[in-house]
Amino acid sequence: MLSNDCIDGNHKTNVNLTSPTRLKNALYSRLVSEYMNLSKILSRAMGRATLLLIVTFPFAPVHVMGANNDLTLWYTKPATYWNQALPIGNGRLGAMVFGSLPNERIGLNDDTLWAGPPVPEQPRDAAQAIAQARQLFFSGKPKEGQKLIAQRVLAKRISPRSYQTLGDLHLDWIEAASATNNSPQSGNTRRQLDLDTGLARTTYTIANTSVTEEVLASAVDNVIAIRLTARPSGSINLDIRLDRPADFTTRATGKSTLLMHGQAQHKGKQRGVQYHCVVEAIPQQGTVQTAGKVLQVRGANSLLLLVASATDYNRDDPAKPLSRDRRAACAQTITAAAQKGYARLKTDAVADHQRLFRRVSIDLGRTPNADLPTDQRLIRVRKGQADPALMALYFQYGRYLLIGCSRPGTMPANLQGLWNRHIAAPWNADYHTNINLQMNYWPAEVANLPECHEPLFWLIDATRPAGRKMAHRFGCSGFTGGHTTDAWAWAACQGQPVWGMWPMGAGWCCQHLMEHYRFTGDKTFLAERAYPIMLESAEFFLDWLIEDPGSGRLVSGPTTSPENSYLLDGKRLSLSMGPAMDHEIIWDNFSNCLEAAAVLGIEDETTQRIRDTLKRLSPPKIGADGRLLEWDRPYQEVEPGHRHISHLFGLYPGHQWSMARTPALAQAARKSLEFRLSHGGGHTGWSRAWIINFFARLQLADQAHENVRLLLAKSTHRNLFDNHPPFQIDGNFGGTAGIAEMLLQSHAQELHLLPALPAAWPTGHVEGLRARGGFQVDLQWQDGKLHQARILSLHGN
Ligand code: FUC
Repeated sequence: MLSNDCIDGNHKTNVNLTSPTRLKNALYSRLVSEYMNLSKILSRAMGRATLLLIVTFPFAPVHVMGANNDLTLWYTKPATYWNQALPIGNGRLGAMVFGSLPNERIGLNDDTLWAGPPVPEQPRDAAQAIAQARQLFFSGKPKEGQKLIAQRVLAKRISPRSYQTLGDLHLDWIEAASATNNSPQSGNTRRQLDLDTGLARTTYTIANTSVTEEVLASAVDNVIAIRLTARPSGSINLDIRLDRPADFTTRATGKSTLLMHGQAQHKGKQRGVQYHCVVEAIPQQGTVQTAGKVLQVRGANSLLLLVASATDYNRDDPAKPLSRDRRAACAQTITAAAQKGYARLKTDAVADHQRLFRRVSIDLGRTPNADLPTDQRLIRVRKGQADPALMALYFQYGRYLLIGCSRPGTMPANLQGLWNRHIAAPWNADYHTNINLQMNYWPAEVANLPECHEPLFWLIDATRPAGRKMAHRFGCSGFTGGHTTDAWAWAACQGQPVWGMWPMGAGWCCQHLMEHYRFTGDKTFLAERAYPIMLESAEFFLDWLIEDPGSGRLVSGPTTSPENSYLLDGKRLSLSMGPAMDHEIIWDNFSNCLEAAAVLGIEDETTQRIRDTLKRLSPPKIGADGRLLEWDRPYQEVEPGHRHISHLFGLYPGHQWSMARTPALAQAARKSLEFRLSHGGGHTGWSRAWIINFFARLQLADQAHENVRLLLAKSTHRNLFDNHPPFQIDGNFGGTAGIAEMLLQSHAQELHLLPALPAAWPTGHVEGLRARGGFQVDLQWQDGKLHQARILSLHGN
């Protein structure tokens, strides 16, 4: 364990060692003193420049790991349903490539295409009702208190108001289709997704024609490009059309253009975003002509299809749609891309993708299954076979997906990232903030994609106006948010108490602002963006907390512990005063504000008030059976294996407890976790992913690994999308974060190398992980022991 608390120009560095790295003290002291000498020399020469620490452990034989080339998902059959198709994305535009030639389907998405508004709002007299409900809870009448909240505090749920598909692009091969039945050589030879380039490629042979299809989403040129080549020349003959499950008009226009447009709505109401989608066909040789709703390409040697979309969604002010000529905007994008040509589009898109993707490489060990198609490997993992390389692929896939669905200026990753085939998606594919949205961003910093975090910061900020109104209606200053929001950036507690009465969403999201600073050291970001938002959230909590007459401590409530219920006199209740998670989120928000204030040299009335209030906050409680309590007393859970494990927030993603600093609480958290698991916990993908992170923080390596295995075995679709069920992307991101957390931790003000290295990954390496304090870390291990650590200090810390 390397512990580094130096933040000044002297580069004072303390390094401590513990298991599992087990360095011999003498060797270790020598390394430290050499490093400190080197630091001093460098710091004199360079001021606060970047420093590099390389620690090699000579008692392990030197072994250079081979590069991990296994960055491809591949299959020998076409996708027959959506969860087998392969995703590409440029942050805003996405596509799901089926590789189902001769009838190819490419699902399209634009991340701004949402139904709605209207949005829910808190009733005006919510504050009085909350005050009355609190008295009912404190005087032993929780049932009455919960009823009052349901009737007078919660806003009516307005749903569905979904993120929607942009539609499907169909390529129907003409001659190929008629040849399918006769030719023995017909068939899909291979479809694949190369995570390193971001290219989806299908090769297909039919009769005497071999076809190659390559699909990319370019963040540089704002288009999806599909490039088809075929042998022998002149054999590309296909019809191209666009459709959508609802609300669209489509036609072929001009010489070679397909157009689709419409307005998102649901059941004829809640009219939402207006969209245009344009596809341009550019054949080499051959002809293209329009026929009603179809573009007909005949006798081409190759074909380039460019797809652009534009909507009237206005990220700067979602309530005011953009007024612009959407069709012209698409045409302009396509003209520019067409002028560039496919070769340059591809070079630029790949370079842009690799700028982000190549920052991290990983090898968790080789497996004999590595040569098999991805779905075959997954089936073998389901049957109990080990495949560490598939785990490494899954880790990189999480990074790939985040690059694909969350870039500066785009919408945040929603419940399906960006990829959605529905008009009314499960849970509207919205931004759930009682775990899901945050989990999407858990890998952003540690997996070295800090800019992909940006859309979340935008959303937190965008919800502030509505969040202020909500706070005001709760009788508080500051801003807050409920358990979910969407593209309309609304804030309210709505629906049913068990999931709706939870004004903690914004507070939790604010953690991400501080984490971004901790990893990047960006003080301007901290001063100008993060701190004002975090402080405004703290202002809500300062007013929201109330003294419990029994304990004299400050408690939150009445709120749910997401989305669990307890039994009282045989009846099911969900609201209580002082659920553990609320206090852990408030602790996090307050302590983050104080840490940020210290960095920024701010000391004022508010920081003093936060400090005083923090001291009075109700502390975590441990029950007689040694478990951390989820509520303020040891109620019996209705679902002891519940998927939310909210009361362990302080362990992960919080840092209130750690093995070293608060061993008793860490042990109590472990008991709670094991209890959940022994009652069937972890049954959704995201829940399983959270459990990996918990076990990693508890330094229980093999348990963490077993949950990575179960995530793959039980909660993963063939295209490696997370399966809640149904598809929900949070488990992908939580799984990626969990694997990183097993290899490197930095939440306890120290770098902990290989804190949860499982026996199943005895030899491997990772390069490019990031740590709090501004470090980039490369690790190489062998026979379960660290062999080499290379630590780059990005800010001279
Ligand atoms: C939370 C979870 C559900 C689901 C939904 C989108 O409410 O409890 O399992 O993931 O979000």
